[in-house]
Amino acid sequence: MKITNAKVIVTCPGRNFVTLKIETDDGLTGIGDATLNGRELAVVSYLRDHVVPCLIGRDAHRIEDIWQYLYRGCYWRRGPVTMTAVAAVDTALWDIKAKAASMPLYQLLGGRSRDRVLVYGHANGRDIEETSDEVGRYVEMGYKAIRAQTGIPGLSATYGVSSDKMYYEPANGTVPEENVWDTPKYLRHVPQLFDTLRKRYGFDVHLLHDAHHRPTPQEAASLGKSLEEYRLFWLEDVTPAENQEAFRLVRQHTTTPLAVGEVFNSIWDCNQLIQNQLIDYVRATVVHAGGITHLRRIADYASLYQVRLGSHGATDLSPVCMGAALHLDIWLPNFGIQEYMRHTEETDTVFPHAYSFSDGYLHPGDAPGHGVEIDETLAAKYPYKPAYLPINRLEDGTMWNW
Ligand code: GCO
Ligand code: MG
Repeated sequence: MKITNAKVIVTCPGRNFVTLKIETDDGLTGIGDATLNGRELAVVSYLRDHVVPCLIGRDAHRIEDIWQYLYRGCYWRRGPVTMTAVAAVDTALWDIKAKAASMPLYQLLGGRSRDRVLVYGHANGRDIEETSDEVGRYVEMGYKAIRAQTGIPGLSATYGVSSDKMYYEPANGTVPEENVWDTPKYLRHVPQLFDTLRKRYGFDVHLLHDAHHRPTPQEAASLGKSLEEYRLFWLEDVTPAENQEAFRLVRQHTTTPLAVGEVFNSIWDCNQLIQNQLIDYVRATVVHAGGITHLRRIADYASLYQVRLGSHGATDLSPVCMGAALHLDIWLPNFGIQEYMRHTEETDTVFPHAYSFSDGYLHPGDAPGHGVEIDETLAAKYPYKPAYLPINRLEDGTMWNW
């Protein structure tokens, strides 16, 4: 089965998405997500100018060989742009292979290890009271796991807090918006949020929190300690992970479970974190970590060390990534949880999909392939709009992590 054509589709139904569509001489087509928030056009060019011309005429069934060809063959390995482009090709090829077999993708991976995929939703509010009410809304919608983020007194903007509660979208503006950050204020406030939530909702609902890379390792250790009594499902990105060893300090001081990795794009970003059991969940995802082929490799490696997969699933990852991730999740023995930030109705109409939510779980559906398609006519009605993630500065103007 030869690849006859591959096209890169850019659309903005509320936010930007990049999709690669591969066509074959059998008439089968497959799609892969190629969205890299705020750097979308870099991946578009990488695919259009450097990958697509090398794909034409290749055997679409040789997924592993094409993966190696794009990874080893470009000489410049890894990096978010490369690995997002590789992921798009890989996801589209798995979609095609599963369609050729007339099977949902999870069957090709080894079949289901569970009936449904546990997901977590996002509750947020300007203050503790508002966040607490939002958690109640998610409980009513059937969620079994909820991430809680709150505004911090004295800070005008905080990661994870938005005016549109259901569809959190931090990317906007033709240049990045500038926010002010203060970690000590944050560290004092967050335990109060979880104290309120546990008093109101008890301990049966899973609660999660994202520190979004802001604390230093020492601050991260102290945050983990101060949250221990609230028994979080996980504390995410509690400190940046470029230096994997930094997590040893955090780990030595707290039993709060740690999750990290939405910015990882290869196994080399987390090999020490996994091998030294410095984390509990790896957050790498299909679109930014080299597709199904490479994410499966990371997850298999993690399974040797009792580290589980908890894939990134924010709105900037398209429904195509979500669909593919769910097939991996339902098969993967060491699956932990899947993030599920809902897409807007506009986005969902451009990407019709077989996956569905019920009672706190997602199911990938049983359509052949990964079960997500793109309506190209509708997609063409939403032209690309530049949008950037915000940045953070400390009160004295120093650049900080957003
Ligand atoms: C999450 C993430 C996102 C990221 C976003 C960046 O846990 O879902 O932290 O909200 O900020 O995906 O593009
Ligand atoms: Mg996060």
